[in-house]
Amino acid sequence: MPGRIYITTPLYYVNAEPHLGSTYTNVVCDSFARFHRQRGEDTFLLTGTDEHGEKIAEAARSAGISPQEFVAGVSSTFRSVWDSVGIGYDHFIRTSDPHHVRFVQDVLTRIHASGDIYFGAYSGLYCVGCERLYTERELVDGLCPQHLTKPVDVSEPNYFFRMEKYQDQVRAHIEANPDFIRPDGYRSEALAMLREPIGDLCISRPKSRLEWGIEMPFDDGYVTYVWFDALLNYVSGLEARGRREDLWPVASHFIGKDILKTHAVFWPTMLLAAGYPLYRHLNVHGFWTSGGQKMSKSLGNVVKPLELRDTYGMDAVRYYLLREMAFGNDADFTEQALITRINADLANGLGNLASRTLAMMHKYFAGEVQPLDPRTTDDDDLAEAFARARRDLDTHVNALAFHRGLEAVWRALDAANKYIVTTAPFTLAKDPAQLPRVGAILHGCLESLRVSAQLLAPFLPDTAERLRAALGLDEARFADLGLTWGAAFPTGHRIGQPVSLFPRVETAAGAAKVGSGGKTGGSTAIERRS
Ligand code: ME8
Repeated sequence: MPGRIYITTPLYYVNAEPHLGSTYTNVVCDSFARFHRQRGEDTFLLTGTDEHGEKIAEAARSAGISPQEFVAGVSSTFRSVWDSVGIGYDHFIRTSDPHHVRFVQDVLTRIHASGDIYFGAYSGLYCVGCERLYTERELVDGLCPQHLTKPVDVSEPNYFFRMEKYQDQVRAHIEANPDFIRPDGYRSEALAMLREPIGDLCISRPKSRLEWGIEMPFDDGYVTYVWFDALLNYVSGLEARGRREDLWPVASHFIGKDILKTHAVFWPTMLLAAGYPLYRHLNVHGFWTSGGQKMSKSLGNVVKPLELRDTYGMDAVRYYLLREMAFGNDADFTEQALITRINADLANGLGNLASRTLAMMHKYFAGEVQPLDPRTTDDDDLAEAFARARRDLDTHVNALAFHRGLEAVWRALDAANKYIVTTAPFTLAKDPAQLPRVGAILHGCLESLRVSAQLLAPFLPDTAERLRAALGLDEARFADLGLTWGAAFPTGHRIGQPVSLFPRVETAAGAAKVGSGGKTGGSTAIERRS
């Protein structure tokens, strides 16, 4: 029976536009979704925007427009950026959607009726950037560790959710299910949080102070705390599409480490109180930094995805993001490292194999595929290199080690480039008697390109599509991951024209290209050589 998977990104705050951090999460989710879809699984990807709360109300105020108008504008920017960079989501949810608002109010009504919501006194240190309270112990030198700002002292009567009642159950579930939160370091962090008293969760804000939110269904003097509202999107988004029953049990959330506590502690307790099963996986990644500091909208040191796409092409950006960051750890963004990856891996590794193979096919055989025989052990080794790449890719991607998965494909690509050097078809071709062997070698190279394109399709979709067209394969055949080596190209099959997949990027030494919040943006010093 084909499997099923429901993949979610965080719902991004609409206080500013998408940047490299949110782009990374969405590229990972999009690649993971394409990977599962390609393997025949029923796959659903949800993304969207988080639109309520103090942080958004403040952003709207400083923009001088109503919150409604403000969130509509930024949410549509998010949507259009994801569309322009090729994020293939199945549903885009806004927490201001009427369906979501009703869903949140229904859940609140149920939890209230069951006795898990009570009215009490609230006080503590609140970070508006994070939209949550901090304990003294979590602060660093009295400041929020994410935003480096001083939290505000809040004290007011509010509604509370009996979160602590579910603490032991959540901890037991995490202990019994080692892959519930991954990688492992974040599981340990979550367990450490759950070994301390977690207290109950304040889930309302008085309208006298904040009007921008979902009204509490049992008290019109209050709105719902933004996290209690936003987390429920993961279920309401499915319900809006009639897919809650079949997809909720296979939910796989992707988040950055900044929102571990809300997803590992708040969210499971809410699900238990609301009577829903727990999600299947919480997948947590690290931060992209710039000069060692977290890249963030609030700190203003961000890189914009559209600028990167326009300069380098989206597949190059996707490759860099997936290859450079070990999922779970932090990574520092530098444009020089991106350029190095483009030149070394994409232009030399993959691009070179494609242009050499296709050019020789046209030069020696007018683009017509020759039989795969006569073969030697070099050919068997090449086929085995790609079979191994396929196995390793699957293992690593299932373990979220995207960088290792890509590395495995590049090991096979290196083997293919070495195969060309070792077998030297350009030398053999000088002797007409050797042309059948030259044809067999180039057939092996075409198979290398075909398998690479299939394996890379989830990660570099545009490149895979260009390779498919250049190889002259129809979509149905290209979609078949079960094709054996030698089965894709019948003798006489005509390939398309040579392509230049990734032109090398030449830069003037040390010049900064794509701006980082406008601070280091200099003149563009990039030249492309095809
Ligand atoms: O937290 N490196 O929204 P948000 C890597 N609305 N990833 C980063 C990053 C960085 N420097 N900066 C941001 C919220 N991200 C809530 C979520 S979910 C129900 C509500 C990514 O706009 C990463 O995925 O602050 C992080 O968790 C998320 O953006 C935070 O987005």
